[in-house]
Amino acid sequence: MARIFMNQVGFKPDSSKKAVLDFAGSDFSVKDENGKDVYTGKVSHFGTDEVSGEDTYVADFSNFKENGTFSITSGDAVSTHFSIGNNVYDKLMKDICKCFYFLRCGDALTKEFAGEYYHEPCHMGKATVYGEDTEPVDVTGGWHDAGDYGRYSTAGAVAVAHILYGVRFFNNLLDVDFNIPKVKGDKGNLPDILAEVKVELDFLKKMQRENGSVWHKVTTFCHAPFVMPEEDKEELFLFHVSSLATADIAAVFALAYSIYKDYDKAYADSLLEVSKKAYKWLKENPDELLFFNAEGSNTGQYDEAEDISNRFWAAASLYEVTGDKEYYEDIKYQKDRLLSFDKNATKKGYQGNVLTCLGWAEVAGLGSLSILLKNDGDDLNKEIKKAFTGEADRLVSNAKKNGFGLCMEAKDFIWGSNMELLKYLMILTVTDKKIEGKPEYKDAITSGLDYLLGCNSMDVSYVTGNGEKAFKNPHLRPTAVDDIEEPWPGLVSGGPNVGLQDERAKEVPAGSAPMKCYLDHIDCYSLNEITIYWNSPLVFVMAGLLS
Ligand code: G3I
Ligand code: 9MR
Ligand code: ZN
Repeated sequence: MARIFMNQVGFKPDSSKKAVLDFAGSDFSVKDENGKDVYTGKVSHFGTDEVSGEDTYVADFSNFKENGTFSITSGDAVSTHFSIGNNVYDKLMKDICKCFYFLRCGDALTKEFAGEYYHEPCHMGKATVYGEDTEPVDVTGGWHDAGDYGRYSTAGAVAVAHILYGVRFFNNLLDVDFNIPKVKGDKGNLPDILAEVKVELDFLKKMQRENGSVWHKVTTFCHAPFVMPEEDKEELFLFHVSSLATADIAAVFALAYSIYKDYDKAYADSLLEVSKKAYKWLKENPDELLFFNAEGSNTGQYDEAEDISNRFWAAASLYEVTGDKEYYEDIKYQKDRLLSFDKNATKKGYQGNVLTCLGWAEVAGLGSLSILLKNDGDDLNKEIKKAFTGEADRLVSNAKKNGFGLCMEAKDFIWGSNMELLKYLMILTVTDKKIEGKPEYKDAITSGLDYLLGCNSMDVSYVTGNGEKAFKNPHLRPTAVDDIEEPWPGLVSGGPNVGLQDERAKEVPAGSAPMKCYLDHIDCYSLNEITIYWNSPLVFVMAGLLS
């Protein structure tokens, strides 16, 4: 069947606009809601590529700037509807922010704010410190990580970081109102985004031990069956501390201080205290303390090959906030170690320039964002700018290699490939807005967002509730059992993954191109789960796009 793939949400009037055809059309029309042609053009043949496996034709209608709701036709093929206007992303932005509220742990979700997705308080019991004969600890609160009910310190810190760097770079996030319970600050209520992030910060605070170190995670011993969160009553365990978690908490709490100090001084001071206490522990414990699951436990491991990028981030974040030279020396020391670390010595490598990595494991790019914010104009600052422009140029050159204008390569289609994309869009956004603006960076961002919202050969929008053909069956426990037709809106799917690591994923036809290694099935945790840190980079990217 001839198909027209496109962003199913829409475009800002001045952005580039395209649809991608998987057949040899010649002319295309943009039709309004009454079926009237409002723009016509010729498609151009792009050819085949290894990412999509499609022989693609592109219908470019960037010159069409009218506001309204439209669809594209070519021959007998018809696209989904889409909109053009300055407010086309308002709903998406609210939905992706509100998503974190729906993932809250501890607190009940009330009908007032959660509508039909309300539920009772969950995971309220104290957690046993695994392998120790000490008192159980109250670590209630925060956000469920993903489709499972675990709460993991490094994953949480990185999700918070994407959002808070978004606030630092683009303060339009402070104006997004998404109907969550209000929280009082020094001068009135906190902006919603800060009220929501505070939920996770308050939880992460509880993950810090008396000596400053941070537990890597709190989960049941094995993943819960498919039940509502309040029905998951198994014992909770705090698994051992890691230098990874401790460094990430030192970093993100300093960042949080830099924002909350303008809204609630006493609270902000308590955040900086957590950060410095964690950093002190790191300095007193210079050897890495990595993380591996206890024998027999199968909850998320979030294992990393080294803690250097984490220590780099911690030093950079504390330097940005305090200006203290001690941290500056530490940044340079950790950077040199990081650049000389032999990534091939372990199986855990990274794609692209390590100083721009913004993931849950490689976090040096987050430290780089602090260095960019500080903007000292010194050699370090110049080196980071160069790393970002170099990476942005690499991404632009990738984007030219496929008909979708997608800045990814085949090797990026791993578990959570949509996060690989969103991290790339963060790099392009930072480079374009804060280092050197270029139309080709903007186009790569637009094409990346188009891909996420439906311009892909699966013909699916990877954000629930946004787009006519949005995915509907995330690997997400409440959705599996709540008897509600659709999941709540604003969830980002992990997306295509050539690894096909779950049983159901084996149904993907053998030899499928990377972009097609996807199924919208609830069983598919390796293709269609959701996580807080797959949503958070989209919050950053949208903030940049709307700034
Ligand atoms: O780093 C290597 C890279 O060097 C290599 O080229 C590439 C190709 O195989 O793989 C990269 O490793 C990937 C790794 O993530 C780091 O990105 C693995 O393939 C990939 O399988 C692994 O996936 C992780 C998955 O857990 C399995 O460990 C996901 O990123 C991570 O998001 C996911 O996290 C789970 C939690 O454990 C539990 N909660 C749900 C959550 C989402 O599914
Ligand atoms: O639901 C779990 C998901 O969050 C994880 O990403 C995934 C991999 O660790 O595991 C899922 O849980 C499965 C468990 O590992 C094995 N039994 C089936 C569970 C649900 O499909
Ligand atoms: Zn819970």
